[in-house]
Amino acid sequence: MFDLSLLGKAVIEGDNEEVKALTEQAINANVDPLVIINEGLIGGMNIVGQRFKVNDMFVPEVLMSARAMNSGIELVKPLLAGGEMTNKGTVIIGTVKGDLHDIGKSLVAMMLECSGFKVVDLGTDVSPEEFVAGIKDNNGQVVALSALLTTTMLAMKSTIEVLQESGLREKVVVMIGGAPITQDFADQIGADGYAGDAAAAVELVTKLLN
Ligand code: B12
Repeated sequence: MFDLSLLGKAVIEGDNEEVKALTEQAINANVDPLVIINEGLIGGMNIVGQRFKVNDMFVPEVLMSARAMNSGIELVKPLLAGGEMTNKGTVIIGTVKGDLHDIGKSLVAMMLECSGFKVVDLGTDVSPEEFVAGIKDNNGQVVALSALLTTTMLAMKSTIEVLQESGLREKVVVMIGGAPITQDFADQIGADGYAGDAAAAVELVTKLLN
């Protein structure tokens, strides 16, 4: 039995090489790729988030952990994307204007991609106008907005307003997420749904499109 807590620990320590080695071991031990990601890699990153919050870890360490987590994810990704790749829908995803956090958004993007959606990732600090252009250029059916700051949550509202002004609101499903986001907030700003993590995001978008 592979001990996933070791992988989490290596993420917390920001030990790139150890994360790669342990991820390889987990893959060789036939651990489900999604379990490696959710319980091992993201599990570790969640603890990093909690420790950062109480000033027990600092920015450079957080970034090293994120880098280590990504190294592991890169190894697991090909296994997830290996299945048949039908396009279940096109999702335009990005972190809203003013916000540079991209770890959670990228995880959501990756999980959607691995579940058969086409994902266009616009990156971070994405203006409402860039979301509009992204939807038009790629014929997007879903817009996924991420925000990690209480201040940038408001940019989700303005993005939805600009979608409305552009006549696109009725044509796309809007889902939102990020640590400070709640279902209440989603209801308040007129989003179609909220999900608390990457796996729930896949369930949500599947439900919203059906
Ligand atoms: C890493 C981090 C950073 C890194 C970001 C690096 C990067 N490339 O992303 C750096 C160091 C750059 C950073 C900067 C800042 N940060 Co910061 N950061 C964090 C930290 C520790 C972890 C965030 C993270 O990656 N979590 C791990 C991922 C996996 O989780 P997640 O993002 O929540 O995503 C999951 C879900 O939320 C959901 N999800 C996310 N997006 C979406 C989208 C959709 C559509 C859906 C459905 C779901 C979904 O699924 C994801 C996967 O499960 C958090 C603390 C925390 N506990 O969240 C603070 C935190 C978010 N940061 C904070 C702050 C204040 C800042 C700064 C302002 C600090 C400063 N003074 O400079 C700057 C802001 C820069 C900017 N303009 O954006 C505060 C925000 C406080 C607030 N309430 O607004 C937090 C909460 C820390 C704290 N407690 O003080 N930060």
